[in-house]
Amino acid sequence: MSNTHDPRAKLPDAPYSDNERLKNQSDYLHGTISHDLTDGITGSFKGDNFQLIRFHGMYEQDDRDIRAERGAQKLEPLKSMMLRCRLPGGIIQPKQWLGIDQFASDHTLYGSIRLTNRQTFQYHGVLKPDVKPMHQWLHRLGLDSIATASDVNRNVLCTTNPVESSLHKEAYEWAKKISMQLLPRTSAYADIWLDGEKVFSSEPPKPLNKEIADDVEPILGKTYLPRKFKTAVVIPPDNEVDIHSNDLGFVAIEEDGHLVGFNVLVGGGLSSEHGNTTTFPNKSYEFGYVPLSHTLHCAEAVVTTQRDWGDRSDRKHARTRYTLERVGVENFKAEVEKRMGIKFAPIRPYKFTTRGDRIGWVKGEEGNWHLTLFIENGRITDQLGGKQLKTGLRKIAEIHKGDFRLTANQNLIVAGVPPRDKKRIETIAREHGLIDPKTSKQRENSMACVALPTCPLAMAEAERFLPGFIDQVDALLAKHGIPDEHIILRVTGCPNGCGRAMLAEIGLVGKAVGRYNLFAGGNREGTRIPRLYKENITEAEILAILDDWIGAWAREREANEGFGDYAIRRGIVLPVLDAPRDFWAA
Ligand code: SRM
Ligand code: SF4
Repeated sequence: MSNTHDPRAKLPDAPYSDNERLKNQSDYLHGTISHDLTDGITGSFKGDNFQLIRFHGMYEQDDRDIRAERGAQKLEPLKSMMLRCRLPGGIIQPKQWLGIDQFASDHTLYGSIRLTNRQTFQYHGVLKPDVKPMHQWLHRLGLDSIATASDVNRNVLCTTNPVESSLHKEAYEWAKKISMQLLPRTSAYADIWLDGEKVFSSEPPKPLNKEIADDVEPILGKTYLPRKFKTAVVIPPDNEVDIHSNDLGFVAIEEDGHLVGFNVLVGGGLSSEHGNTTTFPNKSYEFGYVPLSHTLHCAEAVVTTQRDWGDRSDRKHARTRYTLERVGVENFKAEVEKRMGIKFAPIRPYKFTTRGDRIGWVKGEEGNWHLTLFIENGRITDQLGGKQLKTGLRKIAEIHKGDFRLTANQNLIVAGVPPRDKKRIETIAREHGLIDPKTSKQRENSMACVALPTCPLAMAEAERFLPGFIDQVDALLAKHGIPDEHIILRVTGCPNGCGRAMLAEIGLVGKAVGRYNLFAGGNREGTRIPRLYKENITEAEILAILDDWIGAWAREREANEGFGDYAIRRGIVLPVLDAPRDFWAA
């Protein structure tokens, strides 16, 4: 089979990757998943189904902590599924939360709920017999997990910003619309998991542009996208969603407090492969401004251009940024303009000044209060450090009349609390460790991906490593007289970059158990990629370097100068100005 999508596609005669074959043969994502569900001999999904379930929002995993022990006993690894819900903009109702909580308690191996940095939640440890009931359970809650993984447009992010309620409401509605417009249209999810019952009460939106792939999947096509595709809506000045980690970014532009259109950014992404200099994290490129009337046309045009021009032979170079690198940013942009039917207007002025969540209470436009709870690494459980986070949230959900908002920093906002309920909710949060006055600014501004024990790709610990590591960084900040300062610090268990270390001021990227590559020089606003400082070093070696860096920063920084900017100014690392060219340069 050759890659004949478009003459611009790289290596026209190169064979498709095997993922293209399996998508092509999957009967629009049905595969033989339904049949597999009846096979009780193994906890796994077989053959192509192992990959196909990802389009339905699930990954097959096993607990790596007990893999060797089970192997020694000649047992199959304990296979279970991770499910990732679709939740554009991260808003969820307390009633839904109660259902999510109950399923986690009754039917998952770990009992926890994991908030992700793309504003949704994951269950870990769902055994095969519970998988279909889980989808039906979520459906009854008005939730689904369509297209939260694999070669499709994933969960669409939106800055939470509950304070500016009306602008947020408008931007959030667009995040939902973009998500719906780009969803797969196949009936596979309904057929397999819901016995044919419709997922949505209304018909899916019609395609808007003419580059239709086929009748079943007009926008995505029978072989879907060449690779995963990520979209976010951001409301400046808050870059909480890390817009540059997305293939497609919509920067909200307002006039008189109302949304009028978006600046469109294309080609962000953060993964690379250790030592493979043809892979690189990248900031997105500014394409231009579109009015609201053409926002969905634009989203569709970017997605279908990537559908037709993306590299389907080599998955390491299949994301949008590599297509842009190969065909040229201007050529890609011109094709998008052709497909959406208008030209981009010049970028409207915008500026990012913040990124972290405002932990604690803030008052919104409408007189209601919003409480942002810091959830360390997004892990909601009753098992950590004597805190009853899961129980506390359940109790809040039982009485809360507003909504919950999941943030792109793995935190949770109890939003829309009327003044009369404020005290009661705060008391529950305090009693269950959801508000902890001992939490440092550094901890609040640190993030890790999941990594071990569930992630099959992890090379080093991340979520389980970070809390203890922060204790030590806190001690260094105190030692140098700046205990209330913070550095945006992120740990990611491998170079896939899920913890977004490639947009951090200091980033650790797992290399091997107990060893990390140390990066520095990103900025607080999330608009600069950091650079490799030292490879393959231990926690003790990292802390020794941080001791020097923090000491020097405390002594020599300029007013309000974040560590990343200081590191660039003092030449600790050179800035990454143009990632394709200089990310790997020494
Ligand atoms: Fe990720 C794969 C977890 C955000 C880049 N990511 C994985 C898998 C599914 C491992 C796998 O393929 O088997 C991880 C599951 C671990 C587990 O046990 O739960 C995983 N990624 C996560 C989450 C849960 C990290 C977190 O702690 O919050 C995030 C889920 C987001 C969501 O709700 O959809 C998550 N992943 C990200 C991000 C950050 C972002 O999107 O803002 C990135 C970097 C941005 C980007 O995409 O460039 C990211 N994940 C990847 C990659 C590299 C993709 C690439 O272009 O090469 C992989 C591996 C792959 O796709 O081959 C990956
Ligand atoms: Fe797993 Fe690597 Fe992603 Fe961490 S960065 S969750 S280790 S794939």
